Amino acid sequence: MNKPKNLCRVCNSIIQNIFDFGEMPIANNLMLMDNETYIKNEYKYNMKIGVCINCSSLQIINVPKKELMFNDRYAYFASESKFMKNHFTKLGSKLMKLMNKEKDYILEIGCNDGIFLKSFADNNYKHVGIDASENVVEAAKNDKINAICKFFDEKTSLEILHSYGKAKFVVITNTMHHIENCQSVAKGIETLLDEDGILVIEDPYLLDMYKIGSIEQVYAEHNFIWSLHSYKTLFEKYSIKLFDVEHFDTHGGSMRYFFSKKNLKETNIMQKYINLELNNKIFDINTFIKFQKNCKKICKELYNFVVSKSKEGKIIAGYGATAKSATTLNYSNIDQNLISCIYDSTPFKIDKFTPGSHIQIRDAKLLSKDNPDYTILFAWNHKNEIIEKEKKSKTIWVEYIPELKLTYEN
Ligand code: DWN
Ligand code: ZN
Repeated sequence: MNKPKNLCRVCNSIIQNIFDFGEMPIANNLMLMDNETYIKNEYKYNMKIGVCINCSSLQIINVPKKELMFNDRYAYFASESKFMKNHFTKLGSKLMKLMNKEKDYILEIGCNDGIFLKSFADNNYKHVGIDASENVVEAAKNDKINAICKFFDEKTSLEILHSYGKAKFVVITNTMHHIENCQSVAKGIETLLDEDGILVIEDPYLLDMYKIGSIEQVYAEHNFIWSLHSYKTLFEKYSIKLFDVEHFDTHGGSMRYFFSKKNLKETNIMQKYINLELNNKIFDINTFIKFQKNCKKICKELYNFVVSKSKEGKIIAGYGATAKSATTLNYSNIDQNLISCIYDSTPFKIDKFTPGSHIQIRDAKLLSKDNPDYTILFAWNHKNEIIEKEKKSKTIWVEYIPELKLTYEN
């Protein structure tokens, strides 16, 4: 029998060069240790990733069922970072200026706890937020945001169209890469986006991930890492055209994409990034292979550091029980035997245990009391905010992306 080929979910070409991570848990599936059966039956899947050299998208081959990742126990509350709150409030201010308060409304797909829509609610702009995780939707509703709990797809788009009409703006930040059926979402946006409307997407950028070796950007729920070329391939099928981009350092390097149904002139900055992608050979399989080798080196370096310090009897903790770190910890076999705990400020995460590696999460307030010898900055993308907040701590910070580095600032 012929082995079925792995086909790209964007352009249907064959996915190349599979990188097999072995059995992995769901990155945000935090554990309660008092429930032994739950731990024993912890859900694992075989995480394999590959790249499509036709459209350049990097993707997980077999994605776990979406209900296992997005549900009433979703652990990530985006508003936990003041910096990110500010980042999205700035985007909101720009878009509000372009809206007619009487007529227009904005739709956000993946609104989480309302981090972006909050300013629209506060200023009485018409808005709708949709998110598949009940607990974060509850948090958004408590903040007076008009949020609904559903997966967004072609079918939901018709329901929204029926209730609200066409949207002036559709915004999707740090969510599009969560969605396995990207075709259904693109079709839904085609249905809902006004002829004069703008689609704004923002998520971690492929070139940055290649550059810094942040393999951690891939896990179940980040099942795609997008680029200008792969987004163009997807949305052009639905007559939605990319015309501008904006690059940010957030989350290790993110791209904000602007699309329209109109034939708007492509900006110079968009041309610059199109060329940058070509010059950095995103369609060359060797780029992916080089990245793969670099990631293995980063994981090995971190593992060796943790093992050697642990043999010296040092206390090693982590900071930021991030979804990302689930990939590094599980792939590198770093678990509760090597890491004492991970500090985090998210109330939902405190006292739970990390997936697969079963490391206890402790209230971030305790770091400056505990003062572990070393603290690995798993939330490396929030470095400035965290180091500033934790100035009192005597710990030695450990960074591992793009390479192992100790920070003796405290
Ligand atoms: O797309 C996604 C991104 C945006 O966020 C999701 N799939 C899930 C999530 O990924 P992550 O968990 O890797 O994201 P962060 O933003 O790197 O997580 C930071 C963690 O650190 C949070 O648990 C909150 C915590 N934190 C803290 O304890 N003190 C963060 C800050 C800024 C702090 O000061
Ligand atoms: Zn493809």
